[in-house]
Amino acid sequence: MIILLQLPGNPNVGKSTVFNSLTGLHQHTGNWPGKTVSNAMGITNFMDKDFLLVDIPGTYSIMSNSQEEEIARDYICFGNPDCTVVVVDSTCLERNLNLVYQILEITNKVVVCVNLLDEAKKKGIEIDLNKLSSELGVPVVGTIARKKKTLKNLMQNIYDVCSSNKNKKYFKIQYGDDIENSINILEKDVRDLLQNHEFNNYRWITLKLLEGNKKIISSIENYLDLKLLGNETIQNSLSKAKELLIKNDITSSSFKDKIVSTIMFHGETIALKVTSCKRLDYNYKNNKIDKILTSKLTGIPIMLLFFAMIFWITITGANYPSQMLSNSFNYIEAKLVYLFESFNSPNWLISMLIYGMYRTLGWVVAVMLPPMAIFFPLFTILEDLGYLPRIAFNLDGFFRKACTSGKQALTMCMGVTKLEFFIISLFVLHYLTDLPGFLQTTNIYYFISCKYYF
Ligand SMILES: Nc1nc2c(ncn2[C@@H]2O[C@H](COP(=O)(O)OP(=O)(O)OP(=O)(O)O)[C@@H](O)[C@H]2O)c(=O)[nH]1
Ligand SMILES: [Mg+2]
Repeated sequence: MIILLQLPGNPNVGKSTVFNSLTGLHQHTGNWPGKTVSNAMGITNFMDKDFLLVDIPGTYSIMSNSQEEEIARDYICFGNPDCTVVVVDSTCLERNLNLVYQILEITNKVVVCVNLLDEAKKKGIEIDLNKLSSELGVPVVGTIARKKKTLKNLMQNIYDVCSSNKNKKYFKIQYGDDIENSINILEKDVRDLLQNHEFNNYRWITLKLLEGNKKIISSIENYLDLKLLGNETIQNSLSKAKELLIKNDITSSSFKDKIVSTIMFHGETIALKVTSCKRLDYNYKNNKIDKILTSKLTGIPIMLLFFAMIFWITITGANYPSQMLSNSFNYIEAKLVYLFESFNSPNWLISMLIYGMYRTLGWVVAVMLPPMAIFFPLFTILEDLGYLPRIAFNLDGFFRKACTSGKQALTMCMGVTKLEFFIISLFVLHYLTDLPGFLQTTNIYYFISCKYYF
């Protein structure tokens, strides 16, 4: 039987790297958030058992309303895995614990994977993993996902959690008397409704009912095949519980705020307890560089300078290899024409195969390959330096005005090379239309290759 594992976590914490290291697959990884956009699946084997891993898009919370987070949320809440492996970034544990707590409230089969331990070490951050494990009540494993051998211990802990038959209690965060009293009113009826149901986390459903988020309630109803709002007993106790909340000055929006702030407070407290920072000078230096790269005064000019440099190197640097490739293709073309003529091939065949297909292919490769081969490695260097998220931050304000987010800037940067290709295409097409009739077939091939490229 195959064991189902999920890999949720904040964006850019190394989920796909863990996934790739374990499955041997090649999910897209990179040093900026939001790369994984759909669930990817892969199989790994450990101690003669097969594990099906699901790499989930990064999400900061499962309480928010954005569409991509809703998809991740539904998978985390209702994917019904044998174990949920929450990947967290050891360099900012406090922020990551927010999601860990939200997941611990839903499921009790959890392993926390504290990744990027090498980065934490560089920054002088030390995490007491045993202490964190006893605070959270679930196994906590430190990893460096790029080094496969560090994942063995992770797999061992996952194996143990999956093999255990113990019915562990769900993690309970205390939200204060005002909220807990309302939970008590509703919880009993939800528990009765869930009797004999496979999903037995009634406290979590009670919280979601009190929160009143219609989308999540309808997801619960659909995925768990339950009738919540249509159930009279639940409706009655829900009204009573809400009345009590209002008596305590808690509206539906302040209810969610209280839940979120309590979880964040827990995260902060535990992170402080288990983390120690030895190199304050590292963070000081880092913060200083960060300030220069992201401040209003210097951030944008530095970014423009970087872009200008990259595009200048790409465009001027590409000319030489382009010319060389073009000469080689021309040379081979002449030889091919000679070969075809020596076989007495008809003119239409030579036009179609050599002046049409071959020449187009040669142009596309000679024009496109060199800029790509220069641009992408340069972009990767910026990515590895961690500059891309700063670009996204700098441009977020502008992109928000166009109803999108700063992260879009990164895909747009890549699009610039496509724009360059489009402009070159226009020149090539303009030149081709001046050619005699039978050579116009080249246009068609060119159009087709452009279409595939875009
Ligand atoms: N130094 C170091 N880098 C790591 C480690 N794990 C992952 N990375 C790098 O961190 C970056 C992000 O990794 P991903 O696996 O793409 O992160 P993700 O969580 O899948 O990101 P999203 O899909 O955007 O949510 C990549 O550049 C990885 O090479 C690690 O343990 N140490
Ligand atoms: Mg990913």
